[in-house]
Amino acid sequence: MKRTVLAVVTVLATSAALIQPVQAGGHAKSLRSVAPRDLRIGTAVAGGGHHLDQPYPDPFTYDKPYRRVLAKEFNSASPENQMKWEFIHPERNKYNFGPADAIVKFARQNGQVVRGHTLLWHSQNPAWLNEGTFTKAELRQILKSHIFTVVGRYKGKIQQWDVANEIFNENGEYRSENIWIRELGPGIIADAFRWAHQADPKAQLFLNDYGVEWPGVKVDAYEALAKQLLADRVPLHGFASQAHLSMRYGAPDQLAGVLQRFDDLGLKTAITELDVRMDLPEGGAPTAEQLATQASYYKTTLDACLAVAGCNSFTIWGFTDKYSWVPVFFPAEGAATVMWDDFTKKPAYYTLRDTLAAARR
Ligand code: 9MR
Repeated sequence: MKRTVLAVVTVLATSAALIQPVQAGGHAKSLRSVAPRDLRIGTAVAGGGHHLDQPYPDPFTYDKPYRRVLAKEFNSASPENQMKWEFIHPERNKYNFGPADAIVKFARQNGQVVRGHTLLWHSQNPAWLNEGTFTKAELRQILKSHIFTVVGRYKGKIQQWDVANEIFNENGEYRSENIWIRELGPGIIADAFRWAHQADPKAQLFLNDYGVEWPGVKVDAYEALAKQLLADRVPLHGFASQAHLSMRYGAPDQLAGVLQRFDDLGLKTAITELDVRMDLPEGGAPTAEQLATQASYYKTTLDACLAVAGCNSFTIWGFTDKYSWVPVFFPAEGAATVMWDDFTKKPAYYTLRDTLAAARR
């Protein structure tokens, strides 16, 4: 990534660092404040999904310390669940915009862009859609109308949309669970991008998936699809790696190469859902060594983005363990985010901040 040299800022930042202790609470430097200017630093905004089964109220709307950290540290926000079909379109003729509106408003008030998530996915679709009986023409119209309604509502307020999410399985085949692709064929993907582009011509439109952090058939499938869409002049603008990492599987040391393949096609790239889970020792507290390894995975992922010219967005999937999806889905694992439950920072946080600051100079 081409980084501007800002000598004056660097001098000021350095002298400020000398007079401020690193853990100076409200005065400590934030991730967003030290990051290169052409790179957005984002987080998922907790609410909906697994949170609905937890013994706490909606994190985003109720937790004030959470909101303070969210505003301070990040300049990009991704609704974790609040723009997904089952949440925003719970009945065929009813939309539920309130929670998403609140996030978009908060983001604007705090100088943050928003990543819209998501429009065409196999998961978290409402029962009326999954269980309904529709002709192909009706189904196509349902998707088109949803995209025009949701993307249109936030026109001009969304930096990037995850238009198609997790469309390939581990063998690089279209997922049979995806209602749209199964019923309407893969051509519906191009339609979804075209409709989203018509509804908001300035939004950057992305393919987004996990399991694409290393080269392999899944990445090959995305590369082939991206080439085809571009050849067909479909408004595809980016490819994103979610980067849900586990310390069981090693650091993503080939990620820069993967992102570069899409950069070479003229696409933007992004990291959209980074977290690094680990097996928790008995008692639940990670060891210092585990935390150091976790920090190194976070850094490797950030370094990959920094190494690729068009990687313009780096998002972690929540910033506090308090609200992480990980222990709910992987009972033996956890501690996957960069802050503890009380928002104190782990080594991974400081590693990200140091790496961002070094890249800005
Ligand atoms: O973090 C989300 C969690 O609250 C939901 O319960 C879960 C349901 O599938 O989805 C989680 O977010 C997923 C994201 O939307 C797409 N990539 C994988 C994420 C983690 O499962």
